[in-house]
Amino acid sequence: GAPVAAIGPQNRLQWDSLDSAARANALRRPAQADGAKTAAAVAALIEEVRVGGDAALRRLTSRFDGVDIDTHAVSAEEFAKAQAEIAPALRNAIVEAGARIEQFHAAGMSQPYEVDTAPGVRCERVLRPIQRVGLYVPAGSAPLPSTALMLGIPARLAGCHDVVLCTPPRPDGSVDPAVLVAAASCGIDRVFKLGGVQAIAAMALGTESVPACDKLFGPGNAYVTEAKRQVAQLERGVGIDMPAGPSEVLVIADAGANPEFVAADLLSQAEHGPDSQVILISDDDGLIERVIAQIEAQLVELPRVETTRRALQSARMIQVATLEDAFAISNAYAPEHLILALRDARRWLPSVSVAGSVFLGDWAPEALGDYCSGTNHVLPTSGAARFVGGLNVASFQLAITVQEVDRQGLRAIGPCAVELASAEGLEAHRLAVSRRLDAA
Ligand code: HSO
Ligand code: ZN
Repeated sequence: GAPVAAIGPQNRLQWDSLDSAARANALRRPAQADGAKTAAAVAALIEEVRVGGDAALRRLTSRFDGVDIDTHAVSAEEFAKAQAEIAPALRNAIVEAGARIEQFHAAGMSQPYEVDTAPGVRCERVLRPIQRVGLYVPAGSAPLPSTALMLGIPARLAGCHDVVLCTPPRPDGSVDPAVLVAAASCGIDRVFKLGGVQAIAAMALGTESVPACDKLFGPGNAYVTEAKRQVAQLERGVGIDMPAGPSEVLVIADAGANPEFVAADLLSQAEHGPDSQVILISDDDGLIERVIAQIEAQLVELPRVETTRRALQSARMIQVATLEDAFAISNAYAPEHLILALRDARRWLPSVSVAGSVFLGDWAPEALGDYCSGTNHVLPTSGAARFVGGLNVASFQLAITVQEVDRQGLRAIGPCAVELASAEGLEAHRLAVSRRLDAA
């Protein structure tokens, strides 16, 4: 029979006809199934790595990746083999993308600064690299060399000396050569064949072979995400980059948008996984129908048609009265990626108050930001764009403040501290200042 349409009536919403409960529901992300079960399973695996170290890593890799590995560390020979193996065109693309990512991230680096807040009182901020960082490059549905660049380049710009990268082994015990070439292009030579919870646990706790890190970075599936959340809560917890959930795109399109392009962007998000979030908002009903027709036509040509179709089951095609309404919805949803397929898209940028990364106009597909425009693709999902931005060099740095005070400075601001210390009833604080005032 005829193939079932991927987009049905349940995916089409008319915003003005929804009550507030239906509107809230339309913007809800799917709750992660079996959250408590996942948490318990992850906790047990972390404990197994804590107790068993490298032996546990070998056991878990055998169980979850189906391969027996003696040493998880990638050798110099394996790096060399990857360099020889990779197609020149792919190597060139990695280098080309890396150069633009570096150019953009370098331009946005935090700078040290100093201010004299009173005569004899100098306050400064100095920047230091986080000492040991752990990068996770997933390979679940596909190896992601681009993620190695998105993590490795800001780490290098931050000046991190000790960079560890974990990525899952393939069934034959090797690692995707493109991931190794991308890692090497960022100056990373400590790569471990480790995936999933065991990778996160190893980098957080340390084992005989994997060093314990101060902060962990990178996307991953629900187990990896839960593992990062748990290791951050441990007694000597590690830092984590940001909360991560299924990837999301929200497209705001007007009547003049190209339905072929809009459909292609929605499908590129949907192919990431069955839980990918895909939303289209338009003030033009005809555009929505043209995009849906394009989705149906393009979908059947895709190799990942089943994954993509499942993601589209929860796609939302929302018709609004005005583009102002579209931006209000988008700002409330806080999308990871926001594409503005609008005439004169730049004019609408001030209407964006919450988003991870924005793509302006018909010629800026999300896929360019995923790979090579220069921006980072590790971005806040699950509404975290309300309070955190995408990965950047500062994510890999410590901002340390410094104050230098001389006798004159102590005289200038000491009485202020004395007053506040008295008000707080903290006598030792007051005396630490007033003893000096007496001597100054
Ligand atoms: N869209 C993903 C990143 C990615 N896409 C990597 C392709 N490769 C999350 O921003
Ligand atoms: Zn992508």
